[in-house]
Amino acid sequence: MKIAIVCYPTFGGSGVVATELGLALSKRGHEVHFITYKQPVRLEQISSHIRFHEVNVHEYPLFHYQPYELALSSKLVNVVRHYGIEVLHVHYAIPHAYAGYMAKKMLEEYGIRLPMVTTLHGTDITLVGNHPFYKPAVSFSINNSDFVTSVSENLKKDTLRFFNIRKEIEVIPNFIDISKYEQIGFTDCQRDIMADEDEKIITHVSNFRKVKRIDDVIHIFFNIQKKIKARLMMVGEGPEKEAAEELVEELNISDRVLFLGQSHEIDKILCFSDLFLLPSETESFGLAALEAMINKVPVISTNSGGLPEVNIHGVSGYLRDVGDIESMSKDAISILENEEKLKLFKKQAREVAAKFDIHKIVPLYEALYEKALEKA
Ligand code: GMT
Repeated sequence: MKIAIVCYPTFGGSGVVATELGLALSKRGHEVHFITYKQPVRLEQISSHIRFHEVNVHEYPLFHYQPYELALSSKLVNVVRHYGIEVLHVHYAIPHAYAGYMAKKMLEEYGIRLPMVTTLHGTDITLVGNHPFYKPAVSFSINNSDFVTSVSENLKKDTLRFFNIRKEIEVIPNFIDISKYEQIGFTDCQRDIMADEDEKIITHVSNFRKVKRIDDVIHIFFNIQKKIKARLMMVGEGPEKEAAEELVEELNISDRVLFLGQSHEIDKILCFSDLFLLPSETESFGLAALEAMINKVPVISTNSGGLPEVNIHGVSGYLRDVGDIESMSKDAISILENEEKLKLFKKQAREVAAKFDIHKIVPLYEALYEKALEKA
């Protein structure tokens, strides 16, 4: 099939899911065209089955806001016509589903019927999409997609709760390529350059937005390091980073906390981590937790959103109510202070993550594309 994927080219979340899906589809013989404003971060492999089309927005002094949706929908029309794209898959409703719908309509003028699959990722529904500024446009574009998927049962429930949706929503969870992690020497795991042998390594990876509750990450670590010799790796960039650095100084733990910035080597960092902290206000899925678990890192998270579908309480880690720093700290310490327990949780984390193997998930998307093609 010839598939166009529209996504954000970002370091985490929906951008990573879309890119990994596209790469997997290309390995299965499909021709995949990525359409976005910058080359997606994980799109490093060169292949004759992959193309990247950059959306450029023309700057003009009249525009207070540059019309990205217009540029994206025009680009879609051009790429679809030029390359004979058969299916469009948009990741993240805003504004991709909206621009996709406009492209569909424009293409009808050329006698082309382009089926569109929309995947909802979380913040497009829970944080941004249900704001009155966007809500009518988001409902409209979901209802006018040919097929709609969500990355967790919880996100499906939220979508039906927040919007008046007439479309069936199929849950297709996020995934991980297990075979990559089984290759010998996949990561060159140099734990000794990060910490002493008797120190535990705690990690947090995110976009440092308010929803991630970065303060909670630091307070949990503060409690841990009172009992256990440990270091905290803070990976990522975002609006809350500066406040986090200040808090670390205030708590006088600067020598224990490392802010690593955005990294292309998440697996290398996770391979020497002992515990992962994700105390988010909400997560539709929590891809960062899954990436930790496949690297045998147990997860201490909240029980909000789709997290309980990924992190299993008492098996791959522990889950607590949002803001319950005390319980999360106790859980973390209980795993870290007992080598046998840590070993067991590491093993179990990997086993739980294995349920989300890409080889089980990609055929679900392929089946959906087939259905979409039949409908076209
Ligand atoms: O984590 C983020 O805030 C980024 C965001 C995104 O839209 O890229 O992530 C969302 O989509 C991911 C991929 O499906 C999910 O794993 C994240 O849980 C979800 N984030 C939230 O719901 C806050």
